[in-house]
Amino acid sequence: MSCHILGAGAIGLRFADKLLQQGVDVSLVLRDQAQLEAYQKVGSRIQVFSHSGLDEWSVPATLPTDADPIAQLLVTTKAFEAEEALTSVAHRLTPDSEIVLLLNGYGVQQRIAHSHSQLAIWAASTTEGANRNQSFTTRLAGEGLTQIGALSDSANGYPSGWENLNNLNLSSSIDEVLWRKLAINCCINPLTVLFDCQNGGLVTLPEARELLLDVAEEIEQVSGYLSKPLFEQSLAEQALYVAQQTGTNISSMLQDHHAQRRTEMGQITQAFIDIAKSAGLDTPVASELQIRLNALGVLR
Ligand code: KPL
Repeated sequence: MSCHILGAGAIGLRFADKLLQQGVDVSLVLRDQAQLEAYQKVGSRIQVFSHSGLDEWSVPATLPTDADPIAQLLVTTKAFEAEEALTSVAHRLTPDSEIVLLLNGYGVQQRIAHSHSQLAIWAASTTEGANRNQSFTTRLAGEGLTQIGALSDSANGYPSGWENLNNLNLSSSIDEVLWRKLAINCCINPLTVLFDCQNGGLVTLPEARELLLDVAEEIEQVSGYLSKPLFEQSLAEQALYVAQQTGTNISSMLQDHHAQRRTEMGQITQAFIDIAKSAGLDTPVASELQIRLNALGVLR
């Protein structure tokens, strides 16, 4: 089996490593000529550091404009780049191509599944922690669990070659998994930007913790109305637990904001607000949060 990976960030490289360990032929699809040249400069190899040492692999790379067909595509771009990235390789997909979307946020996955309904499409959500310290190098922050599930009728079981991946579970309700992840990200990511703190700051800073509780309560209410199940304990408890467990992490949104990059605000908080709105529900807490982040110049 061969897998092309679109999105050579920390998680993309982490999954390249996992797939290579299972004997899958992995190729990167790099954004443009400049990124390809940067990759060639580091010897066309990826490095993954973990507690058990360094995995180093020579991995071929192509550009989206190349012609060779793609049997399996793993998309690990930022959520707001995914649709365009997929379009850029559309001419390389065949009716048998498999697509795995490992993206943050909620809504993009379903839109892609809708517009490519003839293909086998899966969505995945992971709690793996990985940080990119240089291009094409990633450092594992912790082992996590990945859940994967079908988004289209022709996606049966696992994608080819994924059956034996470590810490991977097949979910029969991936939509619920994605919604739960959205709920957690809505409670944590924008608040870390607002208070400019590590995830753990949301547990220890009284003002941040109070806002987290308000956001969580609003999401609980909307989820209840939409009949979208959350967790056994309250969302506030679960979000505080995740913030504590990942206490020294800088959330992905805060990393993007610090680097003055576009953030996933639109696919996280705005996605939540839009879904609630389309059901006729107001979201005063999330909307106010959005206004405060806009005022800070957070890009989305
Ligand atoms: O998913 C995350 C992110 O940073 O995007 C959390 C759960 C907040 C961990 O940092």
